[in-house]
Parts: sequence; C-alpha cells; structure tokens
Amino acid sequence: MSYSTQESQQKAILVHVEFYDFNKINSPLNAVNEFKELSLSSGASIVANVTGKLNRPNSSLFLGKGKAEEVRDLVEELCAELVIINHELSPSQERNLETFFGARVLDRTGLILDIFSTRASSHVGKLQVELAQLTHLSTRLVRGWSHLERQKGGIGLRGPGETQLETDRRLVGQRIKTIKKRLDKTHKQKEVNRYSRKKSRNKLAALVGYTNAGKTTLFNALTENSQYAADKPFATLDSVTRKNAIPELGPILFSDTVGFISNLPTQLVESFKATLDELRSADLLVHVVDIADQDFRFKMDQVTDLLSDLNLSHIPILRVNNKSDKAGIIDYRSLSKPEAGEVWVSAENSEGLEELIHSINIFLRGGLFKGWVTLEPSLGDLRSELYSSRSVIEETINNLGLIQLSIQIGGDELSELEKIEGFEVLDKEKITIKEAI
Ligand SMILES: Nc1nc2c(ncn2[C@@H]2O[C@H](COP(=O)(O)OP(=O)(O)OP(=O)(O)O)[C@@H](O)[C@H]2O)c(=O)[nH]1
Ligand SMILES: [Mg+2]
Repeated sequence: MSYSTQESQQKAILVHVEFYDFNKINSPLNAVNEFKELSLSSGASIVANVTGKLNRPNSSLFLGKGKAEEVRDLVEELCAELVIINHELSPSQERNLETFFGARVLDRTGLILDIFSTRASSHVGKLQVELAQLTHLSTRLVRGWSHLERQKGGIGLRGPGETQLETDRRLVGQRIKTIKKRLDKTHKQKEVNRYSRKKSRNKLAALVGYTNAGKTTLFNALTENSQYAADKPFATLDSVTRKNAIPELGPILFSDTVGFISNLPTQLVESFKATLDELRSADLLVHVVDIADQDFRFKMDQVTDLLSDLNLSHIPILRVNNKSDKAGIIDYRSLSKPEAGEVWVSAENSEGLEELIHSINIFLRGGLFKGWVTLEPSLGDLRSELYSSRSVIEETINNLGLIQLSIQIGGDELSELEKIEGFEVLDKEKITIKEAI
C-alpha cells in the first residue's frame, strides 16, 4: 500500500486501548491495523505503537496514569510531535493530555475529519467537511495552541483549522451558519433532482458499505464509469449517481457514496446530511461487503447499525459478498442466491455480476419478463419511451397494421403498462438474466 508522502511528515505515536468491560463479543480482530491505515492515510509517520487495556476511561487523562507516563516518555525519547488516540476524547481530556505529553493530541474523530478534509473535492463535499470540522473545533477553541505548531498546519489542523483556529467562537458560529445555509440551498436542488427522477420512473440503487469494501469498483463495473477507487480508507467522499450500463437493467440509476466506519463521528453524520439523503430516497440498498476481510462480520454489523440509526432499515437491502476472488473461494458464483438477495462477486474481475443483475431485477422490478405486445397508433409516445428505456428487442407491424413489439421488461413496469388502453400483451414469460438479451 502506498501513501503520498507529505513534505514534512509528522512523527506520530499511536495509542489504542481495549476496554475489558466495553468489549463486545463481536469486536474487530484488526482494530489496530485499521487505526494504522487511517493514521498513514493522514500522512503521519508512525514512530511508535502503544496498546493497552483499561477498565474504563480516566476522566481527566482518558488513559491510566502508567500508560500516560509511558507515552510521555516515548514522546520525549522519539521527539514525537503528535499523539493519536484511537478513541473519542472529551475536549478537556484532549487538553490535559496535550499538557501532560507536551505534544499535540488528536483523537479518532479528529483523525477521520482530517482524512476527510484532504479527500473532499466537490464544493458540497468541502462544505460538509468544513461544517463537521468547525463543529468539532468549536468545543475545543479554548485550548492554548500558541506553544504548538499551529502555523504549520499539519494533521488535524488542515482545512478550516489553519485559519479558523485564529478566530474566536463567535466567528466560527457565523461560519457554521453560512455553511448550513449554503448546504440547505444545494439540498433543495437535490430534492428537485429527486423529484424529476421519480417522475421519470427511474429507480435508484445506492451502494453502501464499510470503507474499502469495493463500492466504487462495483459502481464502475455497473455503470462503465471510472470513479477513483483505491486501497485506502475514504477514497470516495462525494456521492455520484449514474445510469447503469447494462441493457437488462432498464431504467435503474446507481449511486456510489462515502463509506462507513465504526465509531463514525457524529459531526460527520450530521454534516453529511445531503449525501445521506441520497440514501434515503433510494429504492434499494446494495450492501457491499469485503468478504476477504477477517473482520467482515463486525463491519457488516456496523453498517447495519448505522443504517438503522439513519432510519433506513425500511429500504430493501441486497447483500453483495465482494472480493470473492481474494477470499479464495472456489466456484463462488454458485453460492449466489439472487432470489434471497445474496450474491457473491468479484467487482475487480467483473465476475458474478449476472447474478447481481438478476437479483436487482427481482428486487427493483418484480423480476424480468419477455414477450410480445401490440400498441395502438395513438401510443407513439409510449413506443419511444420503451425504446429509450432499452426495453425493445424487435418491432414489426402485424396484419391489422398495429405496431407489434418484442419487449424485455420488469414485472412491475409491465403490470403498469397493462393498465393502459390500447396496450395489449400477446404473450409473456418470466425469464432469468441468462435468458435475457
Ligand atoms: N481482489 C479484489 N480487490 C478488489 C475487489 N473490489 C475492489 N477491490 C480493491 O479494493 C480496494 C478498495 O476498492 P474501492 O472500490 O475504492 O472501495 P470503496 O468501498 O469504494 O472504498 P471507499 O470509497 O474508500 O469507502 C481497491 O484497491 C480495489 O482495487 C475485488 O473484487 N477483488
Ligand atoms: Mg469508494
């Protein structure tokens, strides 16, 4: 894995603590590794890893006295500039630790926000991250940064941090208001877009999942796009929606979006309202799981919990076990159960996608049908619509002079069409994706 090196990488000590009491049965095996990846992603140069076990957080230093002293000694010995703690700290714990260590302290929330700030590229994405960072900062503005290298920027001080730390709370409050107003505006625009989509009868399938599961790789395979996919956390920040590139799927749009992570900072969830609203309007959620990851069960549960926190549990969900190639499962495609909404794929090799497409057709369109229909001459508009939704296979004129079409279409759409006067179904049969054209 390679990460871009910064001009001056900050020497950082990583601290990860496990709690005896708080450990759930289903906890990640590789939490330390994920923490390392996140820290490397932010451009830190890791000089030491400290782990420990605690009964409960210490109210003033978060860490136990002994552990805090161990870290302080390492800071001195290794000339570390930054201590990153893989947990959420209260503003006072962060402040106390900074004084105790004589080095800057960043908690998990600050770390994730920092990565987001380096990844945001769209206007809305940047505003969303800025809002989250300012909300996080506004509770921490009292601390004395003067002895620390705030001028340099650096991890956790990028984005608005560099300038906004100079200002007082009142200004931060004003900026938060302005951003919220701007986001509201884009939010309204998105609502208009959603309305037009509903009117055009396009269905929306949103790809969701833990960060690095392969959502963007799958999105690219399904839409023939080339969005940025990479082996690092939070490669995607801005959501994109595109038409699918598969004729058998008809009028279905796919949305690729930001990945989830355990203990996602609440500021981020709130700030990313616009992105998450995209999910709210989805007709189907496609949960992409990295089946080759030893923590896949834990990560799946995290995603399911977050979806339920976001009140999205009512949307039908389909599970895609991705990276089946990497997991070394032989003949994984035969494990797919499209009717039950679980398929095994390799997005990277575009394998198993037929079963996925079949499953999406079942869930979103009431299955796929093929048959002959006739249209009265007055239904010219409907004929064009069928062409533009890529439903028509063949066209003839019958001996009564009526347009006769061979179509391939979703069951739900066909039921709607059957209600139209002048549209007559001559024969129809349910088909699987393998029988589709
Ligand atoms: N072996 C293998 N690697 C895959 C597969 N799908 C994706 N990958 C790799 O996994 C890494 C992450 O893929 P992305 O598509 O960026 O993942 P993502 O879910 O969009 O990640 P974020 O946007 O960061 O949340 C990339 O290095 C991909 O090449 C797969 O089916 N098999
Ligand atoms: Mg992505």
